[in-house]
Amino acid sequence: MKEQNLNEQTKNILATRRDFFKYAASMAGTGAMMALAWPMAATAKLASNAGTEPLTPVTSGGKEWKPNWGHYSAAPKHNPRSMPGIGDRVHEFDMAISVEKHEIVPKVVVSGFTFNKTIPGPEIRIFEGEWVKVHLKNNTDDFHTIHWHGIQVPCEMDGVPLGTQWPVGPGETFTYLFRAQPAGTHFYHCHQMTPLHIQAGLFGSLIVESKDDPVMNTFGYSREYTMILSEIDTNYVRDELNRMLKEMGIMGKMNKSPSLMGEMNGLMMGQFKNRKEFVKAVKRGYIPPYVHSKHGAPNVSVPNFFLINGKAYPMTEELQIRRGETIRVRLIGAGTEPHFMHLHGHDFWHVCQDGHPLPQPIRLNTVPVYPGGTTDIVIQGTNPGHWHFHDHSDKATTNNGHFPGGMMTMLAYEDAEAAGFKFHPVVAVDS
Ligand SMILES: [Cu+2]
Repeated sequence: MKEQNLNEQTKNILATRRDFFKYAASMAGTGAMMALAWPMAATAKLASNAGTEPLTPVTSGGKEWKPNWGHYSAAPKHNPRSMPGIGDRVHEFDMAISVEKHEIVPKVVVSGFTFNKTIPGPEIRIFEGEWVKVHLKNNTDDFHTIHWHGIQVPCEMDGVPLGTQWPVGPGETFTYLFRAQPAGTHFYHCHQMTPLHIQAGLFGSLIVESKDDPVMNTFGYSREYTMILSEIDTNYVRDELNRMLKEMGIMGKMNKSPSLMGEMNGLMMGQFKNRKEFVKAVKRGYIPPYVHSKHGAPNVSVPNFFLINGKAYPMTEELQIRRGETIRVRLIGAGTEPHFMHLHGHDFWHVCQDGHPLPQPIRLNTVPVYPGGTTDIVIQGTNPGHWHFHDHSDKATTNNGHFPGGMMTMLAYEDAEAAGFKFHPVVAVDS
């Protein structure tokens, strides 16, 4: 019997945000859903009582910003190669990969790879120093691994196929065990054929909380949200998944003929012991696959949908806030393109990068989120209304080439009306 499974661990999250926005448990379920807005309130007249409601002052955590950098050492706090000791907390999770249908926006449903049938996979949230044990089961016809991005794992647990482990084959299982460190916003993703498997859906957030968190200490936020940014070429994913099914059919036939399988093995897989062996094989006539172009261009795929937690506008979830409230937003760059998240009507504080507190919070209105990077920001509820929060690289605010769409959401004040904001935003999918 497992201590707990992933769904139990994250039930608060899943119950309140099917698309994986994380609300702090204390605030779960508050606030009515508000319509997303397009166009924004640019043409709205200020209501007559605007400004009569005073802003509630933003209260902070009250402590000085004090990032603990451990005397400028980037060494892991705990020896990554140690094993759980008596009294250590070990969280066990079941993670199954399967092919499922996923709706990006109404009428756009893709077949993708999923962790536990959802895109993104469930959020894993533990405290620094605790242990994570994940039982991976592969219920697909392809190979997979899980890479724990940003975590100081022992090398065997790093999830790099043929680099640190054999990829997990169809029907196979693998157990990952590592200590959660360092604290901060991280993520996990499959590392097998990453240009396909990540955009096909195999990614999720991994939040390592700290009991002495400078962001909480200084800003005293009351709610938090996770926004995983990614993009997908739906045509590429469809074609590649179809190719996988076809190839696995051929492999299945070969399995019935062990001699043929033995002959084809190795060369067909394009795997060699070392560079010397590879070069030798080429001299003997082996033709590497890259001699012939796969797609006719260096870009393996051209994204046509841009996603926040697996959804594109107008199906993205909004960030909710109230006057005087402080929220934390964890931005995760899980895709292959950089994004430049811009918030209207506010400055915010950039507080952490790749999980680590910055030397000083930086005041911005636009923050870059890099592929493979995580960026934490803190937003203070100082200007009531419904405000756009979107990638300012405008290509990513489209759905299949149509504006508006993609990486766009709203910072929505639950008490905007009480503050005199009377415009009723609408949802638009054409402009
Ligand atoms: Cu995979």
